[in-house]
Amino acid sequence: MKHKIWLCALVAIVGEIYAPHVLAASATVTWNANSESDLAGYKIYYGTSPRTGTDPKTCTLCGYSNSVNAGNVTSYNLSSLTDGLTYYFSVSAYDTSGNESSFSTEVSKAMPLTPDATAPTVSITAPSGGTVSGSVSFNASASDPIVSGQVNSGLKLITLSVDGSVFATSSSSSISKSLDTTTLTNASHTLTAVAQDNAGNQSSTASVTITVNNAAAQKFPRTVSLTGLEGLSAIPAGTTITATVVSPSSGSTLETQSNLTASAGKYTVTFLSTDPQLVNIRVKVNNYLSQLLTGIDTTANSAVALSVPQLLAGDNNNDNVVNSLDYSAMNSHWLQNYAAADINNDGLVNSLDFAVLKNNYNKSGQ
Ligand SMILES: [Ca+2]
Ligand SMILES: [Ca+2]
Ligand SMILES: [Ca+2]
Repeated sequence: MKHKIWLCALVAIVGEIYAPHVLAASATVTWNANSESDLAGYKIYYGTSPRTGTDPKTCTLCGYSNSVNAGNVTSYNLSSLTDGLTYYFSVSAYDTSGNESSFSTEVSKAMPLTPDATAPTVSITAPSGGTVSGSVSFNASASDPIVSGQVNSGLKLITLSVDGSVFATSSSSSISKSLDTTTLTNASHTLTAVAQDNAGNQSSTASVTITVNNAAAQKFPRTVSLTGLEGLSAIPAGTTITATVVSPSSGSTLETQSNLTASAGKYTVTFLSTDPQLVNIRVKVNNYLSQLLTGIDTTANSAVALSVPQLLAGDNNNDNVVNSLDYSAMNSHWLQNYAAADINNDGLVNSLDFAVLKNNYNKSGQ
């Protein structure tokens, strides 16, 4: 039984193999050479479970999943191994007659995991789109999938956006926020959700389009009350006031109302259904600098009058600034009965009027 003796000797020689050098999903197995004269080569057996026997002649793969004929070498690289799994390796020798030894000792090595390169999954669970009004729930959920061979960095953040602007964030796997659609215009708006994992991978949902259709809030007229007109002891009956309703965000004029019905210096301003909730109102009287009332709530049903501070005199040409042009108008009618320059309304343009103009020189209306 010559071959049987040879094989027994071989076990001792091949009995030490070195730990594999791991290169990502490959491993190089190195072993001690056999010195038998009729040595022909080596076989490597490997798999992700430890072997269940000691002699491939009796148990073939012996619990391994693969074997490879390495030829007559003492080092061999195995590729196509799976990241993150632990592999077990044994080596056998065979001679020129095809006789195979039993296994060397077994070694094992864990293949490292690759970094998390997989973006989280994210979806908007509500609303589903379509026409909405009032408050709606804006919900999304996300998860960072576990991918074989990759580190799972985990979910970091869900970000909800409305028309591209961040609406809410959460570090949980789900988020539910109430969206007040009355803060949006009656138009189409885009909802998106973005999920980011701890490795920096991120993904976005397909956007959800909602069409906001809220009934316009009811508008209520407001009374503005003039405190006084500079230089006059009382506001003359029939004084014309011009109220200009202005958008606070754009500064554009929304409407202008003149000759408002006066009642002892009180005037009623009305609003359009299309006006925003908050507006500014510019109050102007001929020959006086204007005053601006800001942040007026057009939906407030209030009996409280909006008080307008005393309007400053001297703007004789009504360009809303007191300067040399106003003085020229005064000077050309000096000691005459000229209403536009007769600030104190005593029937004569004189030094009393000039004193007021001088005091307001270079002032502007709001
Ligand atoms: Ca990930
Ligand atoms: Ca002027
Ligand atoms: Ca006067």
